Amino acid sequence: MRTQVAIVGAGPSGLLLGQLLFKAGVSNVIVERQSAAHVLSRIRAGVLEQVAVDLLDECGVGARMRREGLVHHGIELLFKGARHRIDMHGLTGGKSVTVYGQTEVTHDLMDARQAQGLETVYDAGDTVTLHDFDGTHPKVRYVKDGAAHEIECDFIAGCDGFHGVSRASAPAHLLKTYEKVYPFGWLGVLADVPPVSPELIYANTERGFALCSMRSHTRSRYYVQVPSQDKVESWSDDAFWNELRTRLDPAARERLITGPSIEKSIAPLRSFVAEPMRFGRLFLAGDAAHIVPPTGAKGLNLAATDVRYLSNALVEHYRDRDSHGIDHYSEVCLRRVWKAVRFSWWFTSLMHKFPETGEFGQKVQEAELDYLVNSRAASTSLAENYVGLPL
Ligand code: RFL
Ligand code: PHB
Repeated sequence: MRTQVAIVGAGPSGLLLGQLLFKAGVSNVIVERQSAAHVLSRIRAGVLEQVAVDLLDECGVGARMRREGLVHHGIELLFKGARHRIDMHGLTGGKSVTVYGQTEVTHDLMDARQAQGLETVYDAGDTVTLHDFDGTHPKVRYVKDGAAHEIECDFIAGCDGFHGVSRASAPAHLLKTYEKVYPFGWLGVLADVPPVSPELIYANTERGFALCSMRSHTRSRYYVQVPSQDKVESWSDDAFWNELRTRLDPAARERLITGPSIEKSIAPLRSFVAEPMRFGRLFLAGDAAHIVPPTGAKGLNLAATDVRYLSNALVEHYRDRDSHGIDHYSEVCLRRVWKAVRFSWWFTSLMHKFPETGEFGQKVQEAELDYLVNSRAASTSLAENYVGLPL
């Protein structure tokens, strides 16, 4: 098989890239380890920045998001038992975020890809290998149903997430990684109950962080900080709801409606960056190149902006025979990536309980939060990072 761009991974990065390239007339094939149903079963991000919303519109898959997505103009910070609203819209000159689940984004992109008859190879398992990307004729090989296949291409896009094969295929001596692992994770529950509040609540409490989010007016997504060693099996639904309740303010506690979980999982928290993001004709995009803790809701949005830069670069290459975008892809992405890494690390540090810092750490966090909600300058800094820095 021959294509212009072989894409490894059918998560949001790979699917979005495939769609943008297709719109620009650049042929592409996606190879995915899992089944489509498995990809859709992963409950992840919920908050889209305006750049991600615009990208989905631009590639013609924004209709359902426009209908069903919830536009949010603010978030609430809860500390010392009281909630304080950050008016993101007012502080950023009219910007907002859209609450629309990653599962729905993926669904819309998969539907569009299928309707357009574009090739996606699912269920390739761990057989995918990358070859010759240091030259001009890269190849992606995989085994499906016992038969070996090869895709000849001009470029490979590594969109295969943190545990994928693409970053692992980069020459070790050219790759530098930066990592911070946090000593806790997020236990998340999805349930068909109305959200406790119309906007997201980020809570700093003496028992640890909590987040009240949602997917719709009838479906909620809640998280509580748990130690890294905790196992999801040891958390019953009742135990989860009780823990969440203790981390809310009295009014929210009163309003909280609980119900059976549809999904329950623990996500570890990590900051990670791989540099560079290009090795010859292999590009890394999204979680394959970087991970941020979910506190700032930046992971999916960073994936979307990498893909924006990458599709522009590839289209310039084919249309204008201009390699500027390709040559500067890594540098341009990493500038934005490190700002999101910085913001997500800061917001994580401010909102979570760090066992080693004790009561002193808690007091310092509360003082910073007090400053943050009462200083227009500090609130504006939070708001402009949360809605997303300009491209
Ligand atoms: P993905 O989604 O991991 O997709 C990669 C795909 O590649 C496949 N793959 C392979 N395919 C072929 N061969 C191989 N060897 C392969 N190895 C892997 C995988 O099966 C998969 O289908 O990466 P991508 O596309 O870069 O997308 C990144 C986002 O998924 C991620 O950044 C976000 O989910 C992070 N995130 C959030 N981001 C936000 O912007 N806003 C949020 O509100 C938000 N909340 C979250 C989050 C992540 C979370 N978890 C579980 C880590 C909340 C949570 C709890
Ligand atoms: C979510 O709804 O899953 C979500 C929202 C905001 C975050 C992280 C996750 O910061």
